[in-house]
Amino acid sequence: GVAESAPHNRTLLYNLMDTYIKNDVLSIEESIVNHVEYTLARSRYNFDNQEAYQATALSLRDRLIESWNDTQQYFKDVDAKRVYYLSMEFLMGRSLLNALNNLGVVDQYTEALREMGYQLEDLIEKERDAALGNGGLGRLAACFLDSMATLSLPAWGYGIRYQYGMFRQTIVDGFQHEQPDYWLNFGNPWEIERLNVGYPINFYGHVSVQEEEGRQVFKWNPGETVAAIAYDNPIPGFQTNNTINLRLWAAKPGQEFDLEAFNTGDYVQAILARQRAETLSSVLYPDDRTYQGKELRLKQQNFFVSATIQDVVRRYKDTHDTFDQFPDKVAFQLNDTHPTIAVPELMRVLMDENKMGWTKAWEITNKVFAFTNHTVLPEALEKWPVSLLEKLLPRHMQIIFDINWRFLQQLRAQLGDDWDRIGRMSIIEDGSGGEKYVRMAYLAVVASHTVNGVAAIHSDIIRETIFKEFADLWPQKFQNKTNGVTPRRWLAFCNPPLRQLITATLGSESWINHLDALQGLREHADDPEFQQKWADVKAIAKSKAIARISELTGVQISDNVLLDIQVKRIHEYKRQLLNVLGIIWKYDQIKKMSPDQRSQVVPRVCVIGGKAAPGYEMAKRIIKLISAVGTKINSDPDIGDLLKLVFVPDYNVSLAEVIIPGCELSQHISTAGTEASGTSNMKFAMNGSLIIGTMDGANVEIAEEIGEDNMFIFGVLTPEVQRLRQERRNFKPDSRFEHVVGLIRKGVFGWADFFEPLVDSVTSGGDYYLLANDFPSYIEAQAKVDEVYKDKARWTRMSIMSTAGSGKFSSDRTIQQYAEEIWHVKPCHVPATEDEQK
Ligand code: IMP
Ligand code: B1N
Repeated sequence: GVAESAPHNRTLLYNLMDTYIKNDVLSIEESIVNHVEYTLARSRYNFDNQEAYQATALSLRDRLIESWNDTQQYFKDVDAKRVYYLSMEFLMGRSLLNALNNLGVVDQYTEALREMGYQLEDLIEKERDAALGNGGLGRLAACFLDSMATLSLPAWGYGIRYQYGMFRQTIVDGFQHEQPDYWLNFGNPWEIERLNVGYPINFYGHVSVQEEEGRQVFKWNPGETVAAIAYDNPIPGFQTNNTINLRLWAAKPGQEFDLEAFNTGDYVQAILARQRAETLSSVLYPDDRTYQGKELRLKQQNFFVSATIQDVVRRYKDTHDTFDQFPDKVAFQLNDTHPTIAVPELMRVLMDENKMGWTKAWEITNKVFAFTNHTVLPEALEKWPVSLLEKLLPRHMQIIFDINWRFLQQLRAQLGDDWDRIGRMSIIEDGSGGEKYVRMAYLAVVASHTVNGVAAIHSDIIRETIFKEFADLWPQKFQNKTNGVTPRRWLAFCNPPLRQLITATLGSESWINHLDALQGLREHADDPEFQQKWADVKAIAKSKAIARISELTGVQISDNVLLDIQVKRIHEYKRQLLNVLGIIWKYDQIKKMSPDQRSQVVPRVCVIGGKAAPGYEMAKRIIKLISAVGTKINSDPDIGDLLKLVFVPDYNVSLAEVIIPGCELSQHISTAGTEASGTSNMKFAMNGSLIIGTMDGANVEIAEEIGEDNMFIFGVLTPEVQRLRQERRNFKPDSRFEHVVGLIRKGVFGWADFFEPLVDSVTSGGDYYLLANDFPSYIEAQAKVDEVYKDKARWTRMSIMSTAGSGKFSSDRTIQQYAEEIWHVKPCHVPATEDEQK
C-alpha cells in the first residue's frame, strides 16, 4: 500500500514551493541545463542531442508533475467518481511534442533550445516510441486518455509496463524480420517510479474453506507471489489545468515470497528464482489476431488486473468506511476481454478480504464494470481452459463457476427448461475432447452493466451474432460507442500548416476542442482561392511524407504523383492482397498501352506498410508479395513514374504522424462485417485524404458525415456476405481477377511456389474474405479515383469536405458519450492557480 507521512512543518514546506516553475525562456533554459548538470551528470558545455532531449523531457516532466499533483489532490478533495480504463495495451508513441503543446510552451522551448544551439525538431526525433500496443485497440486507449484529460474527467488508465514493446520490423530481401524493442534502454524521462506503491500478486497454490462466525471463509494459499510496482505516466490535457495518470505495473520479486528456499542452503539459486518474477511484465504479445492460450499471457492479465483492483480498493477505503458508495465512486471499463479476470478478482477481494456476502459483492461488481468488444473474428475470442485457470488461479475459477451457476439458475427461471439455449449461453464451454473452457466474453457480458461495440455497424453485428441471445435477454445492456481519435496528436500537432489554415479560416482555435466546428470549412469548399491555399498546405505535408518514404525504402519518388497509402496491421481480412491484385492489374494494363495511352495515365505511388504477427504465415507471405511486385514494377523501364509500389518498414505511431498528413488517397478495404471500426480512416479523413473503402466499420459513418460522393465506396455489403460465402462453390470469378491471379501463379514476380498458398486462399472455392467478389468494383473505384484526380478543383473540394465532415470522429465526442451514458462521471476541472489568475 501507499505510506502516508504528515509534513513536519507544514508552513515552511508550503512556503518553500508556493510558486510554480516559470515558463519564460530564461527559466526554461535554466531548468534544462540544471537537468543536464544534476540529473544526467553531464557537462553543461558539452551535451549532444540525445542528452538535450532527455534534459528537455525532464524539465517538462517537472512541469507535468506540478499539474499532476494539483489534479490528483483536487480529485481527492472533492471525492469525485473516478473511471479506470483497464487495458493490456497503450500505444502512446512519443510524448515530447504532445507535452509541449498541451502545456502551451512550444514557442518558449523552441526559443530556449535555439538560443542554446539546439533544434527542437532534432530532439523530437531522439525519443523512442512507447509502443506498448499492437495497433488500433492500443492506440484507441491512448487517444482516450488524451480526451479524458482534455475533458477534465477524473480518470486513470491502468496497464502493464512492458520492457519490450511492439517488435521493430526490418525487411530483408522482402521478408519480415522481428527485432526486440528494448525501448527503456536510455531510460524513460516521462515516467515516475513509485517504489512505495506496490502490491503482492498471487498465483497457483490451493484454496481451503473454514467456518468463521457462521459463514464459510475461503482462504487461498498461493504457491507463488510476485510484487507489482507502479510507474506513473502523466497525461496532460489540452487547454485545461488537468493532468491525469496512466499507471503501469512492473513485476518485481515478491518480498516474502518463498523464504523457505533460502533455508534449504542454495542461496544463489533462491535469488535467481526470485529474479525470474520480473519476466512476467517483460514482453508485449505481438499478436492481435489469434488468441493463443499461453499461460504467461493469462499471468500478465491477472498481474495487472489484481494490482489495479487492490490499488483502487485501497484508494476508496482511504476515504470511505464502508463499500456502500463504491459504485458511486468507481467505474471500470474493460478494453476487450483481456482484463476480464478483474471480475472474479473484485469478487474475491470483496468477499474473502472484506467479509462481504455474495449477493452484495455481485451487486457492486455489476454496477462498476462495463465492457467494450473490439472484434467478431472467432479466432480472436478468448477462451481459457478451465484446467489452466484451476491451476493458476484456483480461487478465481471457483468464483467463475459460482457466477455461471447462478446465471444459469436465473436463465432457467426466465426461459424454462430450454437446455440447448442455456448450454449455448453458459460461461463454461464443454469442449469436445473433454476439455472445458471459460468464455471470457460471456463472463464480461454477464458481469457488466453495459456492453458496447466500437462503431454503429459493429454494435449491430454483435447484438445480432456473437451476443444475440444476451441482447435478447438484456436489450438495455447493449450500446454503441463509435470510436474516435484525438484531434490534437492527429491533426493540430502533426500537421501545423493545416492547423493554421483551419484556424485562420474559422477565426479561432476553438475547433481543436470542438471538432464539429470543422463543418465551417464546407462553405469555403468551392472557393478557388481557398482551394489553392488548401492544395498548398497539402503539398507541404505530401512532400514531407514522400521524403520520409523515399528515405525508408530507397526508392526515388516524384512529388507530382498521386500518393496512395494503406498502412495497418497485415491481416487477411484487411485485404492488403486485394490492393496488390489491383496494382498488378494496373501494371499489366500500362504494359499493354501505346505511348499515347500512357500519357493519359495518372502517375501513382502505392505505399503499403504494417506488421505481421510473427507466427502469421499468410501475412508474412503477403509482405513478400508486396516486395516482389514492387521490385518488378519499380525497375520496369516501361513504367517509370507511372506506377510504383513500396513497402515502408516498421510502421508505427511516429511514422504515421508524418505520412498521414501527406496522404492523398487512403485504403480501408476490409470485407464488409470484419473490421469492427478502424481508426486510421478517421485520421486520414481529418487530414484531407480521400478514402477508398468498403461499407465496413466506421467507414459507414464517415460516409454519412462527409457524403458518399466525397469517397470512393465499393464492395459487397454486410448482409450479403454470408450468402456469398455459401455460394462460392458455384461462383465464377471475373476474368480480370483470374488473369491477375494467374500472373502470380506463373511466376511473373518470381517465388511462384512461395506465393501459391496466397493464391490458393483466394481461388479454389475458398476466398473467405471475398476478394474475387469485390475485385471488379474495386478496380472500377480505382479508375474513378484516377478520373477525379485529373480534375484538381474537384479533388481539392473532396479533400476539404473530408476534413470538414470528420468532426464526429474526435475521441472527445466518444469519451463524452462514455462519460454520460456508461460511466456517469462528470468533468472535474482543477481551478486555475493564483499565479495564473493574476
Ligand atoms: P492515490 O489515489 O492515493 O493512489 O493517489 C494517487 C497518487 O497521487 C499517489 O501515487 C500519491 O503519490 C499521490 N497522492 C495521493 N494523495 C495525494 C494528495 O493528497 N496530493 C497529491 N498527491 C497525492
Ligand atoms: O480494435 C480497434 C478497431 O478499430 C479495429 O477495427 C479492431 O480490429 C481492433 C486481441 C485485438 N480488435 N481486436 C483487437 C488486439 C489485441 C489482441 O491481443 C485483439 N484489436 C481490435 C479499436 O476499436
